[in-house]
Amino acid sequence: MNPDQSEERAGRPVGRRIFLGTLGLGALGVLGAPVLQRGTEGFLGDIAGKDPTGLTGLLPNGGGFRYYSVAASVPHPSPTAYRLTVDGLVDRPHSYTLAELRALPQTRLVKDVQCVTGWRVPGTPFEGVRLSRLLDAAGVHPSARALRFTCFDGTYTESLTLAQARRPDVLAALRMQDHDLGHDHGGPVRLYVAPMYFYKSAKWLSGITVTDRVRPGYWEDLGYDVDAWVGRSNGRTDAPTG
Ligand SMILES: Nc1nc2c(c(=O)[nH]1)N[C@H]1C(S)=C(S)[C@@H](COP(=O)(O)O)O[C@H]1N2
Ligand SMILES: [Mo]
Repeated sequence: MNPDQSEERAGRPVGRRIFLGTLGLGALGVLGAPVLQRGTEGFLGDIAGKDPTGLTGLLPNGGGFRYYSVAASVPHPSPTAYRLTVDGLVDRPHSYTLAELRALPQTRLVKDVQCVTGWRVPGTPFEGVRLSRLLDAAGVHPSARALRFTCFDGTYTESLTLAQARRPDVLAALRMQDHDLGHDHGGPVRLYVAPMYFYKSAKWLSGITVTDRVRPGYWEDLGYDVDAWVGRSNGRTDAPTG
């Protein structure tokens, strides 16, 4: 489906939730809620144009990235409190601490990032643990076909088939641009699916559940393609990310 169409179709019901979440309304401070809805939409209309998957503007030091969150507020777990749980159709479910994830072999990839709304950031290093390693450690059952990803923002979800998740360019990323992932970019751990549109790369990753079928994620329920290959989905023709 053409993403513009799906966004228009989805725009009204989800709009306010998205805007409230993504705009970092703390920054706008004084606006009251009723005013906020109109004021925010006008503001977004001006600066963001057709960028309804999230919201807003360039991050101050984002180097071309835009900040997205569909949740109104996102917790800041301490480095010791953070957990990434792998469960579902596996022999050995496990909740990883950040220290455990850091102790595993890390893979560094440098590819372009492409958002389905059009913006692209060239040559961005991501580093972390291959998902295939976490799956092997968990012992995936023969009946398994897919993964469902959940996030500690409490709202966002994503999915991959098992075959996609086992690709060497799919990571549980701990670092981006050679720094530990900051909160804005989904730290301490986000999914990084290099060959797909950036909506697949769920931020604030907290759960990986192995399932018997693909269950579409947050944006996919609103019309985005589940198989989100850059340049071969969502009615777009972007060059591959590398
Ligand atoms: N948890 C969560 N992950 C998310 C999103 C979101 O709203 N919430 N937005 C997605 C989209 S559409 C994009 S383009 C990227 C944006 O990542 P960034 O905020 O680091 O630029 O995050 C993806 N992952
Ligand atoms: Mo996006």
